[in-house]
Amino acid sequence: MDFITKRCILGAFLIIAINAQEGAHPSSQEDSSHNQQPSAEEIKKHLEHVVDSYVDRDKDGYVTVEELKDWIKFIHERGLQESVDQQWMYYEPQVEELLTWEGYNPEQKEVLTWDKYKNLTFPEYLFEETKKPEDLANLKDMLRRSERRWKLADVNGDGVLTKEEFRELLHPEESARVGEVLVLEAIEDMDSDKNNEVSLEEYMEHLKKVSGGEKEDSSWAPAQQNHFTNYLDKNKDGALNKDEVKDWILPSQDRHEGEAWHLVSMVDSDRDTKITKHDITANPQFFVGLIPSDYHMQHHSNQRTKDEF
Ligand SMILES: [Ca+2]
Ligand SMILES: [Ca+2]
Ligand SMILES: [Ca+2]
Ligand SMILES: [Ca+2]
Repeated sequence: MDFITKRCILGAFLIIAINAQEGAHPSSQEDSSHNQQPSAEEIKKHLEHVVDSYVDRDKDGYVTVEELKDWIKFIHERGLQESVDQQWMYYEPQVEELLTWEGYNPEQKEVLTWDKYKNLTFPEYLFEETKKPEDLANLKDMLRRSERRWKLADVNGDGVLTKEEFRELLHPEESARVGEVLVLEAIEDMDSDKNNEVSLEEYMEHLKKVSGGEKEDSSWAPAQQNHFTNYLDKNKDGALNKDEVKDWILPSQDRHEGEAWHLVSMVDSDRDTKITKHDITANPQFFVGLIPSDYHMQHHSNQRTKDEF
C-alpha cells in the first residue's frame, strides 16, 4: 500500500494529526494549552460536548453513520482549508486585476504567479548546491511535476492561481480534475520500462521499496501478488493500466463514509449501526479525532455544515 492509498484510508485521522501539529503555529492564542496533552478527563468532556452539540444533530441520543460522516467531513474540510490559508499567506500572493470573461468590469483578486511559486519552492541555489547527479535529477523531476500540477490546477489557464486554484495544487486528491495527476505520478514512479503500464514485477519492486520489515515475512510476497492479480488487475491482462491504477489510488467510494462505518463498527456491540455517547467516550482511543484541534466551534452551525458540503 503506498502513501496515497494510506492517506485516503486514514482520512480524518491524518488530518487530525496534521491539525495537532499546526495547532502550535504562532498566531494561535491558545499555544500553551495546545502544547500540553489534554487529560483523559478533558478528552471525555470535549467528546461529550462535541457529540451533544454537533455530531448528534437530531438530538435523539444516538450517533448514526450518517451523522458521524458529516462531522468527519466537516473536520477534514476545516483542517484542509486552514492549511491552504497558511500556505497561501506564505507565498504572499499579489493583488491583480482579473478580467471577467465579458472583458470588462475587472475584478481585484489575490493571485500567485508561477515564477513566484517556483522561486520560493525551488529556489535557484537549491539547484546550484545539489551536487550528486541523482539528487539533482530528483529535484528537476520534482520541479517538472510541480509545473504539471500547476498547469492542471490553473483551471482558467491564465497562468496565475487564485486561492481556489492553489487549493487544487496543494490537494490534488480533493479534486477530480487535478487528481488525475496523482495517477500519472504513481505510474511514473513504478513503470521502470516506460510502457505506461505497471507490470506485476514493477508493482512488487515498488512495494518492496515502500514497505518496511513486514516484507521479510514469507507470506508477504504471495499476498501482494494475489492482491494484484485478483483485485487490482481488473481486466486480468497481467498489468495495471491508467484506469486500474486510478481505481487503486483514488478509491471512488466516499472515504468519510468509510471512516464513519469503521468507527461505528469498532464499538457498536448490538449491531444496530448506531452508537451512543457512552460508546464514544468509553473508547476515546478511537474517537479522540472527532475533537477539532483548536476547538473554537462557535462559528460552526448545522446550517454551515449543510452549506459547505
Ligand atoms: Ca442522532
Ligand atoms: Ca488561473
Ligand atoms: Ca511498465
Ligand atoms: Ca490490467
